[in-house]
Amino acid sequence: MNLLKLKGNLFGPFVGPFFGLLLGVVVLGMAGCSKHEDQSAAKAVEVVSSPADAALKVVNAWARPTVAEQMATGAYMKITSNKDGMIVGVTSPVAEVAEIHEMKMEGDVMRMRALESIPVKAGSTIELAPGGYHVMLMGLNQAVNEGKAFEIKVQFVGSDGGKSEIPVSVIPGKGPASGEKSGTHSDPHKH
Ligand SMILES: [Cu+2]
Repeated sequence: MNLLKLKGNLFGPFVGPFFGLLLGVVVLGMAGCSKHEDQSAAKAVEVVSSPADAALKVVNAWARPTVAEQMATGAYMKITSNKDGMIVGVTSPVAEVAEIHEMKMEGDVMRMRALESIPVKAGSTIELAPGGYHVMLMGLNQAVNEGKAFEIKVQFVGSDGGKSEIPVSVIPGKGPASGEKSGTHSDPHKH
């Protein structure tokens, strides 16, 4: 009993802070886990369309479905960058030519032009949406049908010079329900 008490006194000052530290690590670790759970819960709302470890996180990637003989369409997505750099291009197996376009009012006229690149900052989000930035898919070699996913690769160059190509799963349809003005076009499937 005396010995135990002695041990307690001896180790007390050391064990105490050490245990505290250990506990701190465990709690931090748990906080990390619950953060992950929060992120996967968010997936229910935002469809994550790119690999988790990619330089760019892409959510809610969609495209306008095409009608017969239509040779071009637009694709849209929300891109969050993990690094400083530039989005320098896009490719897709469904299109001969894929470009990053910007839609802008010039006077009274809405014009669209191809962009060489879009600069991005670490942590910033860029929205490709109708009326603004978009991926222009031209020379389509297949129909873009509602619900039939296809791939777009987004090419990224970091400010450190590192290049990467991020595969994005694009789902043709009306786009994310929130903020998207649907009904501006008649349903292309009824004709
Ligand atoms: Cu365009």
